[in-house]
Amino acid sequence: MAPYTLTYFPAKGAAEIARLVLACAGVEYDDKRVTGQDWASTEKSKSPTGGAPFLTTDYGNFSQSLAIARYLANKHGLGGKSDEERLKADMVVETLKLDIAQKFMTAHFEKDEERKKTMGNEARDKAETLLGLLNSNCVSASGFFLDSGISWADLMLFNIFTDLLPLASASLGVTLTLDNYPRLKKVYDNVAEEPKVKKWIEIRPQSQF
Ligand SMILES: N[C@@H](CCC(=O)N[C@@H](CS)C(=O)NCC(=O)O)C(=O)O
Repeated sequence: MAPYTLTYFPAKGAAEIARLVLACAGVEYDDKRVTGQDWASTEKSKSPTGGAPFLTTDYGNFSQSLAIARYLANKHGLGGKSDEERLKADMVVETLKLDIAQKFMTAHFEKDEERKKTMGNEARDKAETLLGLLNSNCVSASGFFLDSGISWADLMLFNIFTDLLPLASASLGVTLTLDNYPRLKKVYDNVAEEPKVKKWIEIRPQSQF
């Protein structure tokens, strides 16, 4: 039996970072994709905080996408090799996910068109500043964020620029690329060339989100 079950919708969404970690680490798991109906009738009540994704382990069910991805990364060699590397990985992940991607997603879901445009522009400006800082201050000579090599922070950069931002950017009419951030672009390309990640991108179920 696979050691983990990851329960989410038939989508990349908030679960894809955990799937990328598991793929990159070469860990078997049950990638359980449930309908909205199954979620409401049986699955939601299994999530400790009522949200998807949740991870089932021998110790029970655990929710919150970042906590799940961090746990899996630390457990399977993608969290950093020291406390300081783990701190750096968390710092980069929070910047990418909470300060950049989340702002785009909030703007993407805004109903008021005028407000949505303003929020999209603000998200882009903030993202450009933060990407500049990550590019200058946070990439190691290893070609990844950490000196020790690939970690879940690199996978988060890849996830955001492959899966999350293209969707939000299209709906907001703003473009955000890594073209002006050569060190980040190198990290992205190095992740894309990682054989196990490459394989996952080829075989993963197709979905718009
Ligand atoms: N902060 C949580 C958010 C969880 C969340 O709101 N997930 C959405 C899907 S992306 C969900 O569960 N929607 C269905 C529901 O709330 O019942 C995380 O990152 O896991």
